[in-house]
Amino acid sequence: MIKNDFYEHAREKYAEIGIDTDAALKTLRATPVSMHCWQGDDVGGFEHEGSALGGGNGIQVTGNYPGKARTLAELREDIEKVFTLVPGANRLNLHASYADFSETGFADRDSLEPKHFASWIDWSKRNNIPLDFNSTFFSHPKAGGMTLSSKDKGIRDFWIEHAKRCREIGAAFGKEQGSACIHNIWIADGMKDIPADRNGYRKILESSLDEILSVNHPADFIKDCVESKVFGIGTESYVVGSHEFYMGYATSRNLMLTLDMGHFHPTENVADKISSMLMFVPEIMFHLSRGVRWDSDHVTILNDDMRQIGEEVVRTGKLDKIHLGTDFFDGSINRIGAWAIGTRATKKALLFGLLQNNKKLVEYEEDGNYFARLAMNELYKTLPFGDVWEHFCISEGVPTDAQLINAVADYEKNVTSKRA
Ligand code: RNT
Ligand code: ZN
Repeated sequence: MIKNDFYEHAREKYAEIGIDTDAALKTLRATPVSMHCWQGDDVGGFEHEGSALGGGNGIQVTGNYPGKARTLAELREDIEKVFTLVPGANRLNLHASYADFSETGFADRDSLEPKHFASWIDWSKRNNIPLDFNSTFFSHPKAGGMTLSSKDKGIRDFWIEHAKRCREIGAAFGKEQGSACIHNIWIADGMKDIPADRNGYRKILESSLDEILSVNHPADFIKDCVESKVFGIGTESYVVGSHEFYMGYATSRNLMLTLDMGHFHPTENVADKISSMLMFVPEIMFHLSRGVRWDSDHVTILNDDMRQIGEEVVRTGKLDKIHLGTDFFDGSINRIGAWAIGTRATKKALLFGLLQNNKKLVEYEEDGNYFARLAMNELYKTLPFGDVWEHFCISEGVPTDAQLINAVADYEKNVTSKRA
């Protein structure tokens, strides 16, 4: 009851400046966040005994906190736990390296089929969590160098076939769940030192992507997107799939673009890209992350970058064209807690954007009253935002921020700490 009093008070404070907190919460509740599956096992996947991230460039996990999921069953158990800690609608973003071979026997990446994900489809139905998907172009013997932009036809064809298979799997997800599966393509292809043939690899990547996407699947089942990167560890001098490459590619093919918060120069404002990109590409997928000095994939938190994302997502008025997903992997802290914090922070950022009077802000701007615009932006930071968030958590039956620590500690005590 006391909690509700706090919400009533917050509602009044926001209403005084023309903001409807009930309406904001309705939108927040209905807007899914596609949570990545790979925080729970440090991006290892479960293709074979002892699978681990590796065999390529551009992606790294640090930390060795005890209790990481060792099997698909443990990973699913952990994910189910996390979804009891995250309010509102959610989706799960899977990687191809999380196939389930227990009933079928092993299949290499170029031989994957929907049947290798049948147990995920069941899981999705049981938990009412729709699935998104990613081809996996790393952690594989054929991913030591270039993949889709390889000059070796055998290697290239292997990965083209992989992506085609993944699109089929994604389409199968979409068909089953009645909402399109977002299928993402990220490759690490690049070079440590100054390349001689920047152009050549990019031409090859273009034709590989065209080949992959030449197979048509209904748009109601699958939406494809491509993810750029500015540099990676081991690809400091050149990344084939740069932002310019994919921006041009997505624009010319009317394709979705994925914006990962860690894949730009640290001083670039990713939120500023939304309004530009949506003029030329149909939709945007986000990998919300937190780069610290580089694409370190720290746990997403409610920092200025994320608040600006929340604001811009709302201000463009195209929430239906923007898909919020997470992408971080910190192996140095409790992984369930990491997942919960990052996914909740994404929802908080959206709520922050929703709890603003944009009409008034635009009015001040058009009047040239930039002081008032700035003052209003400052005001948003100290309004009882936390009371609205807490009310949302309580009404969705998940822990408040203060309760989260114990909820995670209980699960650690009862479950993850028992893993050898
Ligand atoms: C890597 C990309 C990519 C991966 C996942 C696992 O830099 O961000 O999205 O993190 O596909
Ligand atoms: Zn990413």
